[in-house]
Amino acid sequence: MKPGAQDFNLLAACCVLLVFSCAIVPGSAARIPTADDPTVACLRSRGLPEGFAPRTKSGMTLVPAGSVVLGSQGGYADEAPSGERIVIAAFWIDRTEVTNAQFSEFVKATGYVTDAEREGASAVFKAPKKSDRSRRDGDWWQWIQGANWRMPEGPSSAARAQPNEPVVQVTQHDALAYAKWMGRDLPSEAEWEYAAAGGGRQELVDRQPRDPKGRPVANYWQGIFPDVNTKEDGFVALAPVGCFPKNGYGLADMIGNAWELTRDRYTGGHQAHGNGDPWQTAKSAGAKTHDSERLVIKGGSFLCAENYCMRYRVTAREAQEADLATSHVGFRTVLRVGAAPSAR
Ligand SMILES: [Ca+2]
Repeated sequence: MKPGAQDFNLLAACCVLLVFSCAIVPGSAARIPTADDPTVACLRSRGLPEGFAPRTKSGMTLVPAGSVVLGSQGGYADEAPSGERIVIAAFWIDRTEVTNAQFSEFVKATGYVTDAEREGASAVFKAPKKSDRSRRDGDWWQWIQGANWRMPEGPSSAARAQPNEPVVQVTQHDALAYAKWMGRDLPSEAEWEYAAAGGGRQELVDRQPRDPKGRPVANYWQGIFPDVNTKEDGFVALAPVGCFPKNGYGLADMIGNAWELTRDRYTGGHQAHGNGDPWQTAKSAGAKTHDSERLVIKGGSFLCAENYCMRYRVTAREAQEADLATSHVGFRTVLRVGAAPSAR
């Protein structure tokens, strides 16, 4: 089931002024990057954290132990909190989404071939034409031959995976293979949500992630999805990692840019695919896979817009087939304290 404009209107009417926990840092200065501004550090980054190597903590930061009650009373149905307080042990987590540069090092070292490369195709967001009156929700997903992590929008697109952008077109299997090579794991939903809260702040459901001066503090969709992207935050699609203000734990892009895979199964099932359903596209195109279990993904992506999918929030969640690669889902890794050997 996909939430459309009617769902949004109903949700908005019901939820105004309800409060969310959130990773927005009040008062933080949002720099609006532009692709041709050489003074913006994230744009100049090579995409590899200092000392990058397997079985190190390169690029990670320590999140202290604590506890969290997942979810929110005011969001989509699948966000309703269970009321259970979950104890979280301290763990290390990537400060950014895993980049193409990092994933490339993994591929060079292991010869790994991703699921999308084996499949020969993957799901790609393509903005539909406004003039197409026959279009339906979700028609903006196309099953593109040759699309994979190296060419996330397909071989005919001018867009190529940039070293400092988050790797996308990866499945959970791919992400776990990378994590294992690094001596790490994927976060649970609880770990992800706890880390994303960054120590705990508040956000209203009807507000976009903006700072007190009104500037976007994440890479999401400003304008009217899927027709008008005003690019107010500087990016139509993926941004290099680390371009927006970090949360209280020093973590970048927990909200927006790319959705992030977790290791948890999705059992809520009420509000699937807030930006349309790439699985339906893959299925109708005859894709060989994608009957797999569904996972929880977190954080929203550059496709989340106020008029369609307000999942640019810490408590928001989404379902993703474990073996379906798409152009808006990536991941970051964790290292649980005492769970794995590390050289540093
Ligand atoms: Ca954007």
